[in-house]
Amino acid sequence: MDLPVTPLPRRTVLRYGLGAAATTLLASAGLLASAERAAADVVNAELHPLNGERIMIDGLIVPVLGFGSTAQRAEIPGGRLEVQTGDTVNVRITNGTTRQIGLAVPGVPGVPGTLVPPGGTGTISFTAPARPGTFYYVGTIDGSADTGRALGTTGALVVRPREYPATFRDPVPIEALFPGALRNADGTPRARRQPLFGTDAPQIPQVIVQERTWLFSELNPTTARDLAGGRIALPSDPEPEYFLINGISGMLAVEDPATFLEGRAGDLLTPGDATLVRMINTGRAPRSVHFHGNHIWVLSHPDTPWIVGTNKDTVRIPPGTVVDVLFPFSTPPDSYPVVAHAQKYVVHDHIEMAETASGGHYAGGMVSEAVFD
Ligand SMILES: [Cu+2]
Repeated sequence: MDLPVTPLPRRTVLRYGLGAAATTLLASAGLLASAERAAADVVNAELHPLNGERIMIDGLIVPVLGFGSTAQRAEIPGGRLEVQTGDTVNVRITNGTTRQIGLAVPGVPGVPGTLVPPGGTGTISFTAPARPGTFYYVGTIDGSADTGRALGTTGALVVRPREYPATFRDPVPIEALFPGALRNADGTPRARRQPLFGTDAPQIPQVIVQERTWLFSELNPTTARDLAGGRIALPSDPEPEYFLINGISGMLAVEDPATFLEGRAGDLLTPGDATLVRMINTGRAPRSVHFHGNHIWVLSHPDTPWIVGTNKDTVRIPPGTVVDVLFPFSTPPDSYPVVAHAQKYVVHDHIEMAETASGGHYAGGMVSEAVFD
C-alpha cells in the first residue's frame, strides 16, 4: 500500500476545520501536520502541549499530557516530525497546560533546555543529525523528560538523507537510510542468517518500499493522575497497567491502518513489499518484539550493534531507545500448503505482561499484525 509521503498542507487542514474529517486524516497519516519546510534546510513545526484524557481499551479514562499539532486536540503520540540530515529545526511550543514544558531529543545533542511557562510561547531550535535515523522528541514537564514519557508527550523524529527526502514511491536503498547495515567497511556482506531447514538463506531486501513507525509506551493510571495533578517525581516502580503501540492497544492496534503492516508478498526466498519498521520505546521497561510469518532484518540496534544485519524473529528494544527493522514480506516459509497472500500474522511483545491491559486482560496490550495482500 502507498503510505502518505507529505504532510497535508497546513491550509488544507485548516480548510477541513477541526471536525471529524481533519481528525481522521491526521490520525491516519501520523505526520505532524504543523510541520512545513520553510527553506531548503529549514523545517518549522508547532507543538501545542495540552492536558487531555485518553480512554483505555477497557473504558478507563486516564489523564494525559500530549502534543497537539493544533491547540484543539492532544495527540498521543505526537505527530511524526520528518526532517532531513543537517536541517535547522525550529519547534514553536505554545503551552496550553498548567506546567512548564520544554523539549528533549534523546541522542541529538544541542537541543536547548528552555522551559516554556504555562500559557506562554517559545521556539526551540536545533540542528538535525548529519546521519539519517530514527529518534523521538519528548516534552520535559517541569524539566523532567521522564514525566513527559509517563504522560505521553512523545513523538517520532525521522531524519531522512537529503538525497531521499520524503518519498517511498521510488524504493530507497537500505544503505542510504542505514549506512553500514548491510556491508562491513571492507565491502563484505554483513547480513547473515543462522541455518534453518538447510542453508538456503532468504535474500535480504536491497530496497525499502514502505515504512511504519511504532511508538511503544506504558501507562499507569495512578501515576498519570498524580503526575497530571502536579506531582513531579515518579515512583521507583511504576507498575504499568496499559501497554500501547502508537497510543492504542489490543484489537484497536491490530485494526489500525496506521499501525498494522500490510504488503504484497514476494516469493518464498525473495522479498515483497519490504517494510521498514521504526520501533521507538518511550516506556520504562524493555520490549521484546516478536514477528510471526517472516523473520525481520535488524537495521539498527542501540546497545548490541553486532546483531545489525541478522535475520531474527524477536528483537529487544531497551527503554528509551530505538530499533529499526525490515519486514521483508517474503512468502512465509513455514506455511503449508504455501500460501502467498490473504494471510495475517500476529506481531506482539514477548514480555507477556505487555500483552495485557488493566492487570490481566489478554490480549489488550502491545499487539498488531502483518497482512499479506
Ligand atoms: Cu507469538
